[in-house]
Amino acid sequence: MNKIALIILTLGLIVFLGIIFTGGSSLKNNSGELVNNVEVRDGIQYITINAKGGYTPKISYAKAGIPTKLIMKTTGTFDCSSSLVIREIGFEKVLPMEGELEIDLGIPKIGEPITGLCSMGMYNFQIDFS
Ligand SMILES: [Cu+2]
Repeated sequence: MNKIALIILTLGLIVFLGIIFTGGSSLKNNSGELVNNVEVRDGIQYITINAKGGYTPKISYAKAGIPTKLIMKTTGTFDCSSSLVIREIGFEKVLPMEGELEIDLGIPKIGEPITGLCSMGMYNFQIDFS
């Protein structure tokens, strides 16, 4: 094997490993939305949704049957996505302009998605449980 082939192979391997290691926490779908927004810590499932000019990600996939909390994240959110309604749990509140608000979702069941809406119904997000 000549030197150039070896260099190309090495660079390829570095890029490949880089994708594996950096991809884990910042996987994005076609619309550039964060996909890995669900994590389980100490037996509690946390789902993080960003609220600013709408909700991101719009669809989340989480596990049913374990205690779950929704974290609504705002970063200088002045638009109506800060005014959140989640009918399934009777939630209706104005989020702080900046920060994180934890909302208890109890223990979600299979086939009972949670839908968040801004108070005017323009923006929404959905969490599917399976
Ligand atoms: Cu709205």
